[in-house]
Amino acid sequence: MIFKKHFEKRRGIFVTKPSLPPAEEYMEYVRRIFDNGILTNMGPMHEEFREKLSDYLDADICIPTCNGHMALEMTIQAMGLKGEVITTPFTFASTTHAIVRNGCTPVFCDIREEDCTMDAEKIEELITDKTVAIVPVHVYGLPCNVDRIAEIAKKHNLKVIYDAAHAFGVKVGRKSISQFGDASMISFHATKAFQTIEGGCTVVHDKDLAMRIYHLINFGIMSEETVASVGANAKMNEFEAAMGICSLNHFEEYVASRKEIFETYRRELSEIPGIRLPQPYRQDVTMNYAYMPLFFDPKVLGKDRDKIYNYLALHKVYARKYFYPLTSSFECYRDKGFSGYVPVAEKASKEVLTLPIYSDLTVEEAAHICDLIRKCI
Ligand code: T4K
Repeated sequence: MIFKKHFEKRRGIFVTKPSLPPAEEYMEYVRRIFDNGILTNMGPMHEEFREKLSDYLDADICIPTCNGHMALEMTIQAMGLKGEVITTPFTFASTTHAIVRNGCTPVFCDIREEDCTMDAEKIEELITDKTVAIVPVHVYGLPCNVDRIAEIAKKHNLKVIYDAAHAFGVKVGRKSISQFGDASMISFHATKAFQTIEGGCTVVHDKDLAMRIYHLINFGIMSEETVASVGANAKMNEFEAAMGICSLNHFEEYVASRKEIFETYRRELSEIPGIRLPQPYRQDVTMNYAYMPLFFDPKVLGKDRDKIYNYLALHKVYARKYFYPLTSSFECYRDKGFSGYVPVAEKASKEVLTLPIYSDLTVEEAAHICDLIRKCI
């Protein structure tokens, strides 16, 4: 078979499940799309979503895209970056791929054990005369040390593009996560805390950069007779934008449900010796509870993470190892000579398990998962 059957294991509790608005609410918008016959290419639904999204994210300029990955790739392309890009290997394939697909060289920086974000204190030792940018990740929606990264970027004249794929709705103090760096990419994939089926956006603060991205996501077309850049097709369609409008209407409810699940796990598991929950680097972070990462120390528990993963799967609970392996160990990057000494990230990727968390998961189901983990260890 050419294509793997992706969702064979239908029964059970999966790491996530999309938060869906009421079907009737979505159908109202779908009816409007049917009525006006515009399905894509920045139609009225796209524009309504873009405005509401910009408001919600308190974003200067927000450009919706077909997914988070293309938003990141197009943003790097629009900045015309060529050279070394300091980034983290503790992430999804997309972050590193977006750098490499733009012809840049990733230089892997280690992470902080406490929150798995890029260790800002290790950035400067990686800067060379070829360094052009930093691409940190607000992994699990936990913010990077944005102030320190801004300071380093300013000192060395580097661009900062945040992979904020997980961080929709997150705030640092009173500031929306999208306000940091030169740009931030957010994913709206079905598995995210905020979803538009597939989708994403890039948030930027500079009008010229925004225009370049806006053209790049539509083949570089400026007008009917002018194609000014080698773009791609990364537009968000009307059905996705409609889902985005509906999802925005319910996002606060979704976060409240996720918080209840998060607190259940925290109460039941975080005091167990050998189990560690990552902490945001400062107190005043508004979280979105997008993921439920826990770290299992095999030296204390006498059992490694994989034993717990397999035990849960045996009981039809499908946790995930986000993020194992590190992107720096991917087969496609073997023999490429990308550099990086990342012992903290290596340890984290061997110990992490992200447990099921989504707005429809019940507290009873989360408690059942905690029981299974306690039994296993
Ligand atoms: N940067 C970072 C740091 C990211 O994490 C991601 C994406 C990106 C960039 C790129 O953003 P996008 O281009 O995707 O917008 C999933 C997601 O596909 C991916 O978006 C996400 N990160 C990554 C962390 O997770 P997989 O390969 O684990 O997905 P999959 O298909 O195994 O789904 C996980 C579980 O979710 C399934 O076991 C069942 C459930 N599920 C999934 C889908 C698609 C559903 O219940 N319904 C669904 O429709 O990557």
